Parts: sequence; structure tokens; C-alpha cells
Amino acid sequence: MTDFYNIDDLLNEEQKIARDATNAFITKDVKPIIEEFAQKSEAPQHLIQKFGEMGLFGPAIPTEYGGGGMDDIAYGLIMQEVERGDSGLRSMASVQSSLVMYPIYTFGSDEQRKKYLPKLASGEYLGCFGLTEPNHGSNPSGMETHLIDKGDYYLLNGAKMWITNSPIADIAVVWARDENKRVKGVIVEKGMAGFTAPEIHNKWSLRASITGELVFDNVKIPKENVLPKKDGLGAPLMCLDSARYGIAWGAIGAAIDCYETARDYSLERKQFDKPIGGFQLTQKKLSEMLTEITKAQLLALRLGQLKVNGKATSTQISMAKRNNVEMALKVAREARQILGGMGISGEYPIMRHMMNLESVITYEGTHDIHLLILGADITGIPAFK
Ligand code: TGC
Ligand code: FAD
Repeated sequence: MTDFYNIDDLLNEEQKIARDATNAFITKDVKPIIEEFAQKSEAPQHLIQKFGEMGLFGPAIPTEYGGGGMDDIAYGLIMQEVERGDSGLRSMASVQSSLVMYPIYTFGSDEQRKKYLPKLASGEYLGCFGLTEPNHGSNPSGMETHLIDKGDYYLLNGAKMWITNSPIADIAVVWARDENKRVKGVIVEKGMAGFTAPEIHNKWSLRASITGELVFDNVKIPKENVLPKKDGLGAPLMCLDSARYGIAWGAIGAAIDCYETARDYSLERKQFDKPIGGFQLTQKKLSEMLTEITKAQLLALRLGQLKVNGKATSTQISMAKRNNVEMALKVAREARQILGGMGISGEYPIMRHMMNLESVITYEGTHDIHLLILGADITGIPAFK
């Protein structure tokens, strides 16, 4: 495994075990089948249960609720290994862990924790997270989805767009404004009257992941389905911090898979009577890829240490998500060139990673939004508005 700066030495036993077990699972159960699912534009739903069995859902959620009870570095390493397989599968794991289990654990009542978390951890339930709307992506504070208080229940109306896993999800954590304009999180269950989740078709990216809408037409939400412990836009933004952190690690996995594929190919493929890896231009590409991967690994690990100590800031997370996803996309593009014509073939994983990363650089805050988050931190002047 690519580890040029012996980062392995900085990990504890639990973190290494989490990483290595996930690596073995992805190598055995994901790598051999994922290209075919992506080509068919189909999600490998048989893996949901296995992800639960492998502890890939909620690794950092306490064990009393079915989670793994591990630290954030172990969580990051798991995301890295899952994304070495496919960004769409990492999406499934990070949405479940950071955007569904995390808010239920952090903002939920004890009844909600007990009711949902063990089933989400085991893979019996799959969840999704509804923040983005057709008219409000980068600016979720403009959300139109709303709740009307009807006594012992709320009426939910509105729509969410681009929601990972929504067509197959058992529950959705949905963010909506109440009559006092406060953002609240509610748990919407599959089968509630007036709730539908149509699939979005024709994606050229994350093809092994299902994406859809969430449509609410006078959906009755019992009051016990409201997340009681926090309201305001800060609540979903805290969830995004957790997911963005996982993506900062995950992107490294995609980059390593592209780099290792290109390195191996460059040693086998001969042109002008020598391996293409022997040409200086190929060596420049490989050297720069390895350098950028190593810098991203160090950034992720230091961020993980800060997170474990409760010191990671949102802006530090934005910097790592932004840097590491861009790094992975650049590595994928360079790797694709090293493979020449074979670079576009499904025989190799590079083009799939590259297309996936075009979503990863947009979701969880676009590349430019993260730049503006950094700019606001540096100057004290938010440039979003
Ligand atoms: P702003 O006025 O700055 O803040 C509103 C309130 O939130 C608080 N806050 C935070 N709290 C916790 N954590 C954070 N990171 C926070 N950032 C802000 C803030 O203190 C304030 O609290 P209060 O009590 O004063 O109300 O908000 P803004 O409207 O100016 O927006 C700022 C901006 C642009 C950075 C934010 O809207 C943003 O991040 N936009 C990007 C949207 C986004 O990332 N969407 C992702 C949707 S989910 C997704 O993509 C899943 S992909 C699936 C997968 O992962 O696989
Ligand atoms: P827009 O906000 O319309 O942005 C378009 C362009 O304008 C971008 O380049 C952006 O950077 C730029 N821009 C916007 N505002 C500014 C500004 N102030 N200054 C400069 N430039 C600006 N969302 C969920 O809630 N849950 C999910 O599970 C989920 N899964 C997703 C899965 C996929 C495959 C995809 C593609 C998206 C998913 N999303 C999800 C939505 C994702 O978070 C949004 O696509 C993203 O936040 C950007 O919003 P948008 O697409 O509406 O783009």
C-alpha cells in the first residue's frame, strides 16, 4: 500500500486493524464486481448488509447503539479504503455514518437512538440525508421545504434534490424550516403517506450509487420524529463537517488506486523498446502523484488528530476536503494519460474514479464554496453573499 512517509508508524493497532480489514473486504468483495455495476449504472445493493457486517456503518458511533466505538482516524482510514473501491460506495458509507447516524446520535432523543441506530449500523436500514433543494444547493439557508405545526404532528411540504440513496432508503433525515423560520431535522420513514423518492437517471458519475429526489406532499410527521437537541442551520452544517472530514480521507483511496494502477502499467507497457515508466515524462507524472498523495495523507492524519482531540475547525475540514479531492482528480487525470488508450477502458478503474470525483468535488460543498469558507476565515469577510 502506498505509504511513502511511513504514516503507518503513526497509527495505533485499532486503526491499522480497521484499515486492513476494510482493505481486504474491498479487495475481495468490491474490486471484482464494481466496474460491471458502474457500467450498468446499478448500485450493488447486496453489499449493504455486508457493509453492516464489516462495521463500515457508524464506526465512530458508540457500541451501545451498534456502532464501532472507534476514533475518527479509524473512521477516516475506513473511508479511504472504501473509496479505493469506489466513491459511490464511500458515499453510501459516509451518508449512513456521518449524515444519518451522526445526527440521530448527536441531536436525537434516546428513543430515536435506540430505535434507529442499531438497524442503521447493521445495514438492516439504509438512510439518506436531505438538505439540497432544486433551487438551493450551495445556499441551503434559502431552503423552501417547511413544517407546519398541527398539534401532535407536523405537516411537511417541499422537495429535496440530488439525494444519495434516496430511492432505496428506509429513512431520510430531512432539514426543513418551521413556522418560526428555524431549521429543524426530522426523520421521514419510507411509506409515509405523501412521501416519494424518485430516482435521478442518466448520471455519468457515481454510476454505482443511486441518487434521487425527496418529495413531500403534506407528509404527516409525528412530533417524536423531530430531532430535539439542536435546531438552526448549524445542525446540518455540523453533519457536513463530519462527512467532509471522511471525504478528505476517502479521496486519498481513489487517488492511490489510480496511482498504483498507472505505476504498475508503466512498468509493463513497452514503447520504443522500453517500459514507458522509463521515460522521464512518465516518471515526472508518477513522482508528482506520489508527492501529492503523501501531502494529502499527512493533511488528513493531522486533521484526524485534531478531530480526535475535539480541536478540528470547520475551516480546517474545508481545506482538507478541497485539497484532497482536487488532488485525487488531478492524479486520476494524470494516471489516465499514462495508460494511453487503455486509460478510458473499464478494464482499469481510472476513468470510473475520475468520473466519480467530478461529483465528489461538487457535493458536500463545491470546490469554490470551500475556497470561500477559507477566504472568510482569513479575512473575516464572507464572500458568499
Ligand atoms: P452561516 O450564516 O455562516 O451559518 C449559519 C449558522 O450555522 C452555523 N455554522 C456552523 N455550525 C456548525 N458547523 C459548521 N461548519 C457551521 N458553519 C456555520 C453558524 O454559526 C450559524 O449559526 P447561527 O446559530 O448563528 O444561525 O451560513 P451561510 O448561510 O452563510 O452558509 C455558509 C456556507 C455557504 C458555508 C454553507 O451554506 C455551506 O456550507 N454551503 C454548502 C452546502 C453543502 O455543502 N451542501 C451539502 C449537502 S449534503 C451532500 O452533498 C451529501 S453528498 C453525499 C455524500 O457525501 O456522499
Ligand atoms: P449550485 O449551488 O447551483 O452551484 C453552481 C455553481 O455556482 C458551482 O460552481 C458553485 O461553486 C457556484 N457558486 C454558488 N454560489 C456561489 C458563490 N456564492 N460564489 C461563487 N460561486 C458560487 N445533497 C444532499 O443534501 N444530500 C445528498 O445526499 C446529496 N448527494 C449528492 C450526490 C450527488 C451525485 C451530487 C452530484 C450531489 C449531491 N448532493 C446532495 C447535492 C450537492 O451537495 C450539491 O450539488 C452541491 O452542494 C452544489 O449545489 P448545486 O448543485 O445546487 O450547485
